[in-house]
Amino acid sequence: MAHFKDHIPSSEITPKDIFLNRRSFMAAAGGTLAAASMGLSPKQLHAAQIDGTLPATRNKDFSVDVTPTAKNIISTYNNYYEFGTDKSSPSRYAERLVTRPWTVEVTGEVETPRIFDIDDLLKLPLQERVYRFRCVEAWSMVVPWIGFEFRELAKLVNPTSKAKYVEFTTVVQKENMTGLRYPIIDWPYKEGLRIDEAMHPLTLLTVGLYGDLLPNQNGAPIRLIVPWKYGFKGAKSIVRIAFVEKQPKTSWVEIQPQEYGFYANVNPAVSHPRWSQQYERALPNLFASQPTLPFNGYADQVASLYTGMDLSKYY
Ligand SMILES: Nc1nc2c(c(=O)[nH]1)N[C@H]1C(S)=C(S)[C@@H](COP(=O)(O)O)O[C@H]1N2
Ligand SMILES: [Mo]
Repeated sequence: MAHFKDHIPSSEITPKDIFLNRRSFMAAAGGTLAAASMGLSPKQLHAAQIDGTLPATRNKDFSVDVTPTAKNIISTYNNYYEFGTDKSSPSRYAERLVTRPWTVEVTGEVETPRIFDIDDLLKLPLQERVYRFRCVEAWSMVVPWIGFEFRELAKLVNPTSKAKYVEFTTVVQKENMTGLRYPIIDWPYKEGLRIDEAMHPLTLLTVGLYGDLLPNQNGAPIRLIVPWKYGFKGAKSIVRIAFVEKQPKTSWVEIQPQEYGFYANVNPAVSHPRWSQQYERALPNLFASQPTLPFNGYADQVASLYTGMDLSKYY
């Protein structure tokens, strides 16, 4: 398999990107300033990743100016049903998830299907983005994710004109995932996006948070983040990405189509059948006192994707 250094000119990983994360920089470049002016080689970048840090600069244009939720909350209040349905189960049991070796198959309606090693994906241009995150259960957080735009990955496989949707399939590790014995979901957990949603610059394939690799319970080694949609669209621990012609079947729509739609755009005007979506509980608050915004506050960037659609029908 060809490696990313064949595709990504090292000039795209700028010294500035790396320099600002001093800890990673020192680890990777051994403290020599000369290396900074040349950018890090993929090998040096890899060295930085091994000590658990990721060299990523905050992209202010794509970040909200809000203090992120504390890391210990982001990493202990989780939904990851493969490890149990309690919010505390994923952080207790997900250390059993095996995240290396790990490959992501990118296939379907593409000219050049490929199987990527996760450590090669980590060489794509990583950035930190502080996004709002809103679960359909009406709790929310603000998370400093680290990742790369989905469209950067798409460029490497050349989707054909038949690619109308993207399907994300997540990992099944029978021996390691204690929640799989419950048939809540027809495992593996699957999600999907329309192609224009996937290619939107806000759509992030996420590999880290708070300057480190993703904790297992948050979907290591790679998960999807679509900030204007309910959290369940953010498939964790992805192993396969397929460009497809027809709208894919997705886990929550399969379980309860009356309650969870394929689009799942955050919409305070459309209630869940069992609760209102008008307010959210911004963790660690105890009360849902924060008004929920249309498209989770990203309406200016994404509302045009849905022009002419009845959003109470396509929820
Ligand atoms: N594989 C997998 N991905 C998943 C889920 C899951 O159960 N399994 N839960 C989803 C839901 S409902 C939410 S709200 C988010 C939670 O992400 P977090 O734990 O990082 O906050 O992950 C989503 N991705
Ligand atoms: Mo959720």
